[in-house]
Amino acid sequence: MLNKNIIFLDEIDADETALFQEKYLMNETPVILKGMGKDWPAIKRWSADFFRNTYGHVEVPVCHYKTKKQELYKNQRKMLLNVYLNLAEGNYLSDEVNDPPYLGGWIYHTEFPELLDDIDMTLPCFPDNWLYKLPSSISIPPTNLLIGYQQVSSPLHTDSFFVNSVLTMIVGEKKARLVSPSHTFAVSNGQDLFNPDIANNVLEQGAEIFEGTILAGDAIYIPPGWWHNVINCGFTIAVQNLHVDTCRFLLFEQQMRALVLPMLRKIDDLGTAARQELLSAKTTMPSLLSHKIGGFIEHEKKYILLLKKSAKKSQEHLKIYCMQNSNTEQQEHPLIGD
Ligand SMILES: O=C(O)CCC(=O)C(=O)O
Ligand SMILES: [Fe+2]
Repeated sequence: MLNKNIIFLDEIDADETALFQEKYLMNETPVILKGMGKDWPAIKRWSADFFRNTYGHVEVPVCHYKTKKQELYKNQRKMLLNVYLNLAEGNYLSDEVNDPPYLGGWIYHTEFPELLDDIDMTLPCFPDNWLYKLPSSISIPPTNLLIGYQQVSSPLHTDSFFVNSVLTMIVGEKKARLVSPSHTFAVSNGQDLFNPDIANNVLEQGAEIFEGTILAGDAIYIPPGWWHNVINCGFTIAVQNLHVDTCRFLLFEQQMRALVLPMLRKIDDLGTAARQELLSAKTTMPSLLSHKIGGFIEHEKKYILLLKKSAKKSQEHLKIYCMQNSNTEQQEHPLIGD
């Protein structure tokens, strides 16, 4: 029997901060946090009618996961919220029965910051959120809103940049199935783990599937890199909060660097090519007015210093990290200059 092999997630009281941090956050283990949002004003205020009356005229982005997979946020189709809510409440049938729209992550807080007063962004069981420290030019929205119904779901995926994700239910019920990143060999992006054949296949490959039910007022903690597939058991309103703590910031920093490095590398390669051409031509560099005005020497020195300092800090930390974690890791990836 399939269900026997599904492992039900632990459930703890969201007030048990120390227990959560020690047993789940530090071990990157998913858990249901009972009562996470029970005292949030959203629990009393938010409903289909509340959103219809207050934000019905707003165009919201919808996903079509079956045909369009994970589209960029800016490319998602826009729909009037009141039209979407009518559909979600079953008041009229979508002509897109095979792939109905899903409001699966609306970044609402910049346009409607008043909604933040209805939830608790501090999430007491999570320490300092480094996402709030990012400059606005690379800000990753720390929160988004989901309004769902039975016909739509989020297929199996991992959240970007190895963030901690907390999904808090305001209205209705969701179920989630999760697979550890150490069992990635058994799954693939976009799968439906609620399909018994697919779930059986995953289990037969030796992977574990965890399942949790998230009720109104409760939340689920999805650790970095965990695969998750979330279904709506009926009409739902939920908030997802993203979180990066001190321990996980360095991996996050790498992910952010990976976004900008390709461009920097291309410019750097061109610079190298120009330098080589000048050297091989053996011509003395003329003293250019533009270089003087542009502060070429000064900026070049600053840049070299920045790279040196940054490399030194990363190298020192990596050395300690490898010593603390495992000797094998250091042997596998010897440090530059060692
Ligand atoms: O509720 C959903 O449909 C998806 C939630 C999710 O993927 C998340 O919280 O990371
Ligand atoms: Fe997700």
